[in-house]
Amino acid sequence: MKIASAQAFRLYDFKFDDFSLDDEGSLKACLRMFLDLDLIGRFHIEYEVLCRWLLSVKRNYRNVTYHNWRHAFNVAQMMFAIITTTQWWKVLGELECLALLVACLCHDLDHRGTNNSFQIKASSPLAQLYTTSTMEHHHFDQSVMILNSCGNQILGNCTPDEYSRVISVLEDAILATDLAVYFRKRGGFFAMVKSKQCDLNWEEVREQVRGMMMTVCDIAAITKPWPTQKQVAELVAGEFFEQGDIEKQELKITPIDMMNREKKDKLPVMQVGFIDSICLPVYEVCICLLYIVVSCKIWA
Ligand code: 5BB
Ligand code: ZN
Repeated sequence: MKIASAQAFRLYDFKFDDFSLDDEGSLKACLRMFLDLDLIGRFHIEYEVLCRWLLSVKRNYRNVTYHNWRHAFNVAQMMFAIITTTQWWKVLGELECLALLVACLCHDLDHRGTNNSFQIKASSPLAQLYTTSTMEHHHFDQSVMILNSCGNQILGNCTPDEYSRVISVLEDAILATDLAVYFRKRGGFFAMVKSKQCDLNWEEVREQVRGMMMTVCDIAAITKPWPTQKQVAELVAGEFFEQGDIEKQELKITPIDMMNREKKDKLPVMQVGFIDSICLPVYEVCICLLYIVVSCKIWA
């Protein structure tokens, strides 16, 4: 099977959107990312196993409005664009690149279109299992379940040390996609980066950087040209409203404004708040970090 180049798929493009790709195209683009990062060669991944694993990951996303396979695929493309065009892959090394790419593709597995506070309010079985970062723990569980399924073991030829290290990086990366975690950790992280006291040889620092990269890729729709951004925001709003509908109909509670169709006029103001308070700060710190990496050249 012939897989088009990363260039042909526009995988290096920070303005990328998946609108013109069908599902097969999205899967082939994923294969291209694994090929070009040389993960298949380095970790002796069997090509057929990788194909089956990708199909399994895709199938374990539900047909929800926003948190579906396409979202995961877009997050992975942004990670690929960042680590290739900035040379970040040299800082991260092959193992962390593999873990991060897997994390992007798996980070919202089996999402039901409802958030953590919904799980608590509905006292869903998942909320009883995990009281904090409920969905994110579930996404990680699902990732490990697929990675260990017969015929899907892309880490099957890793050494035991490599395997446990990939799983550990994967867990931290997926749990970091809980925005509550980002809020809890960003104060310390931003201060560290801005004071340039940020030694990338330290594992604690690297973990924080990887977590921030996951956030950056997860919310990257906000960085896209307006037509793309607008379409994605409509999907996000659609999923929020669907949760609000369930809260009204089944839980008999009044949803927060963000999820309430009757308050849809408030959304633009909230979206601007989202950009100012959540998105802009993380992209600013990203630029700071890039300067540090380029100037200290720990990878040169
Ligand atoms: C984000 C954090 N959340 C816990 C409460 C709401 N906020 S928000 O006020 O910053 C906000 C974010 C409000 C409205 C929003 O969208 C309206 C269309 C958004 C927003 N979130 N807008 C976006 O374009 C995107 Br992308 C996102 C990220 C959506 C993923 C949120 C995942 C939460 C799952 C637990
Ligand atoms: Zn996500």
